[in-house]
Amino acid sequence: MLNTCTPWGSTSRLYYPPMVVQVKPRVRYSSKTMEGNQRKVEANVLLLGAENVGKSALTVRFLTRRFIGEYGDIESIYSHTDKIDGRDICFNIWDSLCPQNGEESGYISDRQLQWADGYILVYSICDHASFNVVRQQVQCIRQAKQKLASTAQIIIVGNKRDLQHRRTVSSEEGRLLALSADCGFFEVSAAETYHGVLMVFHELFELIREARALKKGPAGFKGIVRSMSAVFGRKRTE
Ligand SMILES: Nc1nc2c(ncn2[C@@H]2O[C@H](COP(=O)(O)OP(=O)(O)OP(=O)(O)O)[C@@H](O)[C@H]2O)c(=O)[nH]1
Ligand SMILES: [Mg+2]
Repeated sequence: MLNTCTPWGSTSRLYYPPMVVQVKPRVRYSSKTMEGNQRKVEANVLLLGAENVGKSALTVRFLTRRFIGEYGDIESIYSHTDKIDGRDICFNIWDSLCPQNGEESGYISDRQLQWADGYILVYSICDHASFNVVRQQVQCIRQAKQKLASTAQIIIVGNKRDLQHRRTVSSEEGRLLALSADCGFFEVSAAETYHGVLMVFHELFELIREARALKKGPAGFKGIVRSMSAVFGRKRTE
């Protein structure tokens, strides 16, 4: 049966538990106020994860709406323009290859870390080792970004949701990891649906957009605190 998903995780005639669980960022702003009149916005998205989890399948689904089954082991960066809220968004998508050396499977290069605005960390729900790779990669990204005093926007994706009978990673495990690391979380099937994959990319773009607004926006976080102080006055400490 085909699944359709919504941000709230409910579907009609769904055989298995809700398809999408999202961990929302802590602060959200109206998209209209965030990038002024800027017409075209770019976002560099890096797909990471262990071998065979479906990184290329997710990428190709997003680019072409199709699932073609076999993708080979090619590493590529694709450019794809999509409309979100009536605005052209240019996604640069780096479909990475996992290092062949097992011990280095969670490795992320400095070049990748510098390039990416946001990360899609993919595991297969049928492969617990691939979930552990994602766990390592979340830590690696968070540590690297902490050193640079910057933030990273991450969505964790449990793929191959159509293979329920082979599941070894529960939805709960995925959700808990995302909650503990402040990431978004989706379970999807690149093989079965386009819509779930689309939501992953769009949600990541929202996170990137919000992070940019917090960093660069005229109000910014400090500005908001200042404005609140102006409205409510400073707290007296005597
Ligand atoms: N059943 C099922 N199979 C999938 C799904 N997504 C990908 N696959 C299959 O899993 C295999 C690996 O998919 P890829 O997209 O090549 O995985 P990858 O992560 O890009 O692999 P590497 O590039 O080699 O690291 C292929 O045979 C796909 O057809 C899915 O959602 N469901
Ligand atoms: Mg691939």
